[in-house]
Amino acid sequence: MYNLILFGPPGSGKGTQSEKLIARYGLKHLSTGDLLRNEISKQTPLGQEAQNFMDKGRLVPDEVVIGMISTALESNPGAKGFLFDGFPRTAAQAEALDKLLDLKGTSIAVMLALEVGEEELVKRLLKRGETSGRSDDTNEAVIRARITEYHNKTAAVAEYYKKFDKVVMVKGEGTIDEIFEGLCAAIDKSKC
Ligand code: B4P
Repeated sequence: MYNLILFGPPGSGKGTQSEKLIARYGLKHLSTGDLLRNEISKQTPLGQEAQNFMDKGRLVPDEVVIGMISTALESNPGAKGFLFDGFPRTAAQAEALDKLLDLKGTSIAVMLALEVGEEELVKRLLKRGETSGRSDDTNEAVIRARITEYHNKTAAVAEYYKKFDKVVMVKGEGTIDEIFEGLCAAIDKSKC
């Protein structure tokens, strides 16, 4: 199996690039943001709990997200690899992911970290908010709260994988195709 993490602050292009990467490499896409929004649209108890956090720009509690990822891994026994998008977002999630993959006899090959400046992030998310219907994209204070959560809780996840020499920084500004080529070059190198 080949498993990778696409990492970066909110609006850095994780969802956008994931679509292109799964098409090229045949990986199973697991986005915790998409999984949570699916629970919200079905109005499940998990979705109702998650919505309270997401509407404030806060991270959903670790146990909720880890349980969801565990179920998703079990539901895809034949996958040739996974692309984790927006997960892990805390050190506890990173440790849990390593254990879950270890049980399957596999591990993370590489973490690709997209680098984008804060004002560009805010601009992108406000623009998406004009059309996406996502309540967390329409309010600039909520967007800035998400970026603060990223600095306080999520940035440390890169430090966790740096200890294992698995982090590759990739320029996240430029055209979508330019960024995609940078990501593919890093993946191809990690496979050598
Ligand atoms: P996510 O769904 O993961 O969303 P995101 O971080 O906001 O966006 P992403 O990075 O995927 O967006 P993209 O840049 O592609 O999380 C939403 C919320 O869910 C979190 O705030 C949290 O509450 C909760 N959550 C999710 N996972 C969690 C976890 N593991 N633990 C706890 N809570 C969790 O797109 C942004 C915009 O930029 C798009 O409009 C796109 O078109 C545009 N764009 C992309 N690339 C561009 C480029 N090169 N140039 C210009 N625009 C670009």
